[in-house]
Amino acid sequence: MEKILIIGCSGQIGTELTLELRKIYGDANVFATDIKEAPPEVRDSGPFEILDVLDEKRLNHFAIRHKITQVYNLAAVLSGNAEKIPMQAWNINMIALLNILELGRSIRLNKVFWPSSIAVFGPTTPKINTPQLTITEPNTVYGISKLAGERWGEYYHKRYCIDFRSVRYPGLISYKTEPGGGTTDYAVEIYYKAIEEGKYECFLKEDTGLPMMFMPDAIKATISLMETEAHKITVRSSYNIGGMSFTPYDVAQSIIKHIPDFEVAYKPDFRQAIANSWPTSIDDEVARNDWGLTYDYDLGSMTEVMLREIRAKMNS
Ligand code: AKB
Repeated sequence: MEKILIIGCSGQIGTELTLELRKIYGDANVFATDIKEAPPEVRDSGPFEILDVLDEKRLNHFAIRHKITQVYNLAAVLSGNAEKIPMQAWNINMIALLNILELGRSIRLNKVFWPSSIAVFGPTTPKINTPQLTITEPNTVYGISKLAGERWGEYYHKRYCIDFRSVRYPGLISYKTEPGGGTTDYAVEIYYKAIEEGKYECFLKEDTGLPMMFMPDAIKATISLMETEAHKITVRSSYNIGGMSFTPYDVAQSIIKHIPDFEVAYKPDFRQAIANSWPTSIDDEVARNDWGLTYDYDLGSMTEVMLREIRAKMNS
């Protein structure tokens, strides 16, 4: 019987992943934790505890007490916020991962999942259809920490046989939990503002193309990677997953189809430089071949769901 620990259950990925894993493994077997209170649907559907992954002693006690066999470590300071607090962001992103890898070694965890990001790429990386194996010279704190994390994950796999698995998430879009402090956050904010105010001021230029993914596709990809037999996993650093690629202008146009009066102004801030250093599109053939990565949503179908669900949330 698997006992799963989620670190960061209150965040954008954590909320939806916890609920999905509870459907598969049973509510009582998925232990949701965070340093902040969980959303009601997470708190009320299974075990939840406040837990700081940086507190190694408490983390280890927790894992032993609950006989944890798998960990999803989602704790991270995202790209925009990390630039404001570089040293703190580095410490949080790295110590959280190293504490989990050490835990994996000491209690022999079956599997560890850790999210990497397209932020491992930098200005010298080929921008279009970025390959799995390519130049990785990130110039953001977040990107440097994600690249270092990938190297540590692969190292623990080779040296200590930890079943470390990871994907390089593109920008993630969801209506359930809002993101916090990322460069791709505009692609969530824009939907809320379209409904609430009919206008939006975007912090990226209109022609900034970035890889993006709707959360149901990201959750499906994460679970299918984690459920694949170990011998099929050929990448022990982190898999490219591409989703779709679009610009702020493209999203605005897809919203205008439903809200014709919607207006967008473009006022780039410091996050423009981060976005400029990232790829526009991602080649994810290795993930498709190794564990059958597929997607269900494109920009049009995602926009329909986002607008419908955000409206329903506001009306309730
Ligand atoms: C961010 O914008 O920082 C994240 C990411 C692409 O990893 N969404």
